[in-house]
Amino acid sequence: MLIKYKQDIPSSEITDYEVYKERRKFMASSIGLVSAATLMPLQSALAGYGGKALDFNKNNTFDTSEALTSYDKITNYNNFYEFGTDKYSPAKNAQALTTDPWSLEIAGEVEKPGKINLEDILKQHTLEERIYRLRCVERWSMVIPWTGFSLAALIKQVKPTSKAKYIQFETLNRPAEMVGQRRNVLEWPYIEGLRMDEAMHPLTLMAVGLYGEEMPKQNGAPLRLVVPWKYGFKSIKSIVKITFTDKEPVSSWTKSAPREYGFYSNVNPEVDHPRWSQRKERRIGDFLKRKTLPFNGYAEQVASLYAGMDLKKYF
Ligand SMILES: Nc1nc2c(c(=O)[nH]1)N[C@H]1C(S)=C(S)[C@@H](COP(=O)(O)O)O[C@H]1N2
Ligand SMILES: [Mo]
Repeated sequence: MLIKYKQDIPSSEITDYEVYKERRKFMASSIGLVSAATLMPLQSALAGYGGKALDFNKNNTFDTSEALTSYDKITNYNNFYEFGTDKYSPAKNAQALTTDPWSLEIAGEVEKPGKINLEDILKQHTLEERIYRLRCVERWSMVIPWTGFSLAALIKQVKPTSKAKYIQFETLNRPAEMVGQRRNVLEWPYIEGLRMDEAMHPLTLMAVGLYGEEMPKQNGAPLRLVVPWKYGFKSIKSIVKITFTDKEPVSSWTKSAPREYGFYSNVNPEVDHPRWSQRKERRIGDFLKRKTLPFNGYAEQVASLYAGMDLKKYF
C-alpha cells in the first residue's frame, strides 16, 4: 500500500491532516511486520478512529489542498433523516443498524440484473482515497477523505441497455433499526437519482469508508454515493438498490418540496434556495463564511455536462 500526500499545505491548516497522515504511516509499517493470520484484529486495533482499516490507493486527480474537516466533526454533525432530523442524532441512533451482511440489488434496464453481495463487489473493485468537498444545501461544507470506487466501473459491470438514461438509488427501509423511519418526515425509502452521464462521470464515487476506515454508520454505511458537485442530499446513504430507467427519477426531497429541491441540485451560488441565498457557506470548523463556488468548485470537470441548459430552470 503506497500512499502519497501533497506537501504544500499551509501550516495553519495542518493539524488534522498531519495527524491522519502520521497514523496511516504508522499503520502501514506496523502491518508490514505481522503475518496474514494476525492481520485482521491488529489492523482494527491500529485503526486510528476505531473502525476497520481499509486497503486503498491514493487517487489525487481531483484533490483539494484545503484542510480536511476533522474526523470528529464529520462523524458527529450529520444529515441522515432515517436516524433523526437533527444533526446530532445520527451519530447515536445509527449504531443500531446492521450493515453485515449487505447486498445491492441491480434492477431495470440492464443485461445483468440481480443481487450482489457487498463482499463480492469489493473483490471486483480497487478502492481509492479521494478528497472531496461536500456542500450541504443548508450552507455548510466539509472536506472529507473518502474511500471508494468509481460508480462508472460498477455500471459497466452490469451492462445497461440503450434505454437506460437515468439511475435511481434507494436507501434501506428498515424502521426496526432506523428510528427516523417511524415518522413520515420524508417518504421512505429515501430515493435519489442521477442522469447516466452524471453517474458515469469519473468524480462520482461509491464510498465505503472515510479517513481510511470502513464507513461510520452515521455517514451511510456500508455503501453510499458521493457526488461532490451537487448539494449533499444527492449523496444518498446506505444504498440497497439501483434501478436503471428511461425516466427521470423523483427524489424524496423533490417529492416533499419540489420548489426547493430540483432533480439536478448542482451547487449554484446564482440560484437561491426559496428560503435563503446559496452565495456563501460555512466550512465546518471555520469562523468566517466563504464564497460558494459554481459546481462546488468542480466546474472545470463537470460544467460541460450541462452545456446549453438553463440552470435556473433546471435547478
Ligand atoms: N438515506 C439518506 N441519505 C442522505 C441523507 C438522508 O437523510 N438519508 N441526507 C443527505 C444530506 S442532506 C447530506 S448533507 C449528506 C450528509 O452526509 P454526511 O452526514 O456524511 O456528511 O447525506 C445525504 N444523504
Ligand atoms: Mo444536505
